[in-house]
Parts: sequence; C-alpha cells; structure tokens
Amino acid sequence: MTLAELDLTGDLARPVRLTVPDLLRWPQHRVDVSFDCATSGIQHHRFAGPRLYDVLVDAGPGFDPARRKDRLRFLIAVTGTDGHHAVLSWAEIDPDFADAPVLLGVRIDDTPLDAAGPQLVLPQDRCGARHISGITAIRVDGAYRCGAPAPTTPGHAAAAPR
Ligand SMILES: Nc1nc2c(c(=O)[nH]1)N[C@H]1C(S)=C(S)[C@@H](COP(=O)(O)O)O[C@H]1N2
Ligand SMILES: [Mo]
Repeated sequence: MTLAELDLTGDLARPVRLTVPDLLRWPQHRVDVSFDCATSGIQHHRFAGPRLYDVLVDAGPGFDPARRKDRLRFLIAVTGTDGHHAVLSWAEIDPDFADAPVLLGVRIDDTPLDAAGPQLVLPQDRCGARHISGITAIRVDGAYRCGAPAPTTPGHAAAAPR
C-alpha cells in the first residue's frame, strides 16, 4: 500500500511532509459528526485523529505566540487530492479565539485513511463541504496582501488607494 502524503507549507519555521502514521504521534481525539450535504443530505461519521491546531503549532507558524493580535492575520488553506480547496482562519482553531475542535481525521468510521490521506473534520460546520478528504497540502499564510498599499518599486507608480 502506498501511503498518502500531506505537505505543510507556508509561513512555518519547520515545514514538513506527513503521512497518516506520522499523524498518530499527536494526541488522538474521537468525534461523531453530522453534516448536511447539498446533494446527498445528512451524513453521520465517526472520525479519529489529531487536532489540526496541535499539528500546525509544532510546525512553527511565523507569528509571535505571545501576541494574540499577531495571529489574527493568518489563514490556513487546505487542498484535497481532487483540487477541492477551502480556507480556515487561524483564529477559528486558536484556543484564545473560537477554539473549534478541528481534526485531521486519520480514520473514518473505523476505516484507516493511510492510503486515501487525512480528512478535515469540522464538528462546528453544519454543511459538509469543508470536510476535505484526501488532504495533500495545508498552507499557513500570514503574508498575503489585504488592502495595504503596494510597496513602491523604482520605475513603477504606487497603486492608487481604493
Ligand atoms: N477532496 C474533496 N473533499 C470533499 C469534497 C470534494 O469534492 N473533494 N466534497 C465535500 C462535500 S460537498 C461533502 S458534503 C463532504 C462529504 O462528501 P461525500 O459524501 O462525497 O464524501 O465531503 C467534502 N469533502
Ligand atoms: Mo456536499
């Protein structure tokens, strides 16, 4: 069996490639979730896996951990094997803010996800669409531009304020 691989990249001191067996090194949590799918209706699943927060903190996100406000600009972009893509905000999973118990599921209904890759588990979501399966990449990003004026480059005019 080939193990699926997940890349943690972005503003991280220790970017890393992880398999499902690697994800067993963190404390494991179990949760029963129900979510509604716009096409197939209500689904119930039992997931197990580490907290996304624990795994990302160990990769060393590039903020000052002592400054709560510094964390608020970070987002977490999650991509599945088929290109399905969604973002979370750092504050969504941070214990000082919304503290959502988001897991990286390594088992669904007692089926291991070693070959398929981990699945995002968001017990707080009513809709199933962010339960991204076959996660191949998670990018932590605190450096995207959000309305700040563009730095002036010689020979280029600064962007007009909007
Ligand atoms: N990789 C990936 N994950 C995905 C999706 C997808 O299209 N690709 N669909 C989402 C949607 S819309 C739902 S409702 C849940 C459950 O979908 P399923 O019944 O197809 O498993 O998975 C989510 N995870
Ligand atoms: Mo869905």
